[in-house]
Amino acid sequence: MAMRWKNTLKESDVTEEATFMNRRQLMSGAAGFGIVGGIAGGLVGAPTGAKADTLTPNSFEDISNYCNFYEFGTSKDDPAKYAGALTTSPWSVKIDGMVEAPGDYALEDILSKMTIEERIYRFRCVEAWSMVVPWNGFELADLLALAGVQSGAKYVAFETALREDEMPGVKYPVLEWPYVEGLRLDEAMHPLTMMATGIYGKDLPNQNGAPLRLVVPWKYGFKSIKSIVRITLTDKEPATSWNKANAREYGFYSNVNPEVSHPRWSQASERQLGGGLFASRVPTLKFNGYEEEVASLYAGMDLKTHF
Ligand SMILES: Nc1nc2c(c(=O)[nH]1)N[C@H]1C(S)=C(S)[C@@H](COP(=O)(O)O)O[C@H]1N2
Ligand SMILES: [Mo]
Repeated sequence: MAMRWKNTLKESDVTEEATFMNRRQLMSGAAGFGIVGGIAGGLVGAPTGAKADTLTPNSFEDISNYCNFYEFGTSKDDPAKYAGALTTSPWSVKIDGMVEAPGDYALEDILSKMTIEERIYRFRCVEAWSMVVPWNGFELADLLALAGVQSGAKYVAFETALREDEMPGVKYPVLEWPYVEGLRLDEAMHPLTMMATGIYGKDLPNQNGAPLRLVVPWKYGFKSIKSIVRITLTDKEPATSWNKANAREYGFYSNVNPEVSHPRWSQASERQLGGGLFASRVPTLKFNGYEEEVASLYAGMDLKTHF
């Protein structure tokens, strides 16, 4: 298990490391026992005595060969074929809007300040297939803290790189480019929300959104925007690509919900990747199995209206 960790904590600062461990213990306490998946999945190797991981990750091959990244084409194998052309180094992320320290942040500077950990999360596409991914990355909250969120900010907007010379799919107007996404600030600050930099302890394959992509495990996969170049703090709900393309089918929230059907198909069950085309479907879980951790974010909201 130790080999699955890619620890980029540069200065072995004892205090920082202790804080990190405390936080993980805190999180295991918050998650409780017996939850399938959730934060417990990220505790592999942690010295907390927490319940061992109960999720079995999909293979590296599955995860990196069956992708949605429309900038490289709309077939599941297009990203694996064409995303190699994406230049991912150097990379910088513009952080702007309602922040204390707006600017262009070089990825290596960001990474030098972040603790990379492994989180094994369920991943559920709106198309009703799913997989389990051992992500490496850090909490989005830690990146936002680096930029300093101003008190009036309510939402976070994200933007993917747009490179006409490197992305064969952007010739086609399947979506309005660049791909954009957004979260409410409290969703963005939630400890489950991460910025992924790798899978299986290796750098993120380009087709999975290198060098930096969002992962929001309780929402449909399209919220997890890839190859991010800009993060904007705002007080208005940001536009999102799939909502712009078809507001009736894709809402801003897009929380995984077996009780709310897509207009063209049921969301009550899903096909697990790796099980083969004819494998039986399994029931979809509310908030993708993270209900205990995130349901309070939506207290009092009608999830059928705010889908
Ligand atoms: N920029 C960008 N981000 C994107 C997409 C995309 O087409 N472009 N597809 C989304 C969808 S629909 C899904 S299901 C996930 C797929 O992530 P994966 O290919 O790493 O499994 O990425 C999401 N992020
Ligand atoms: Mo998706």
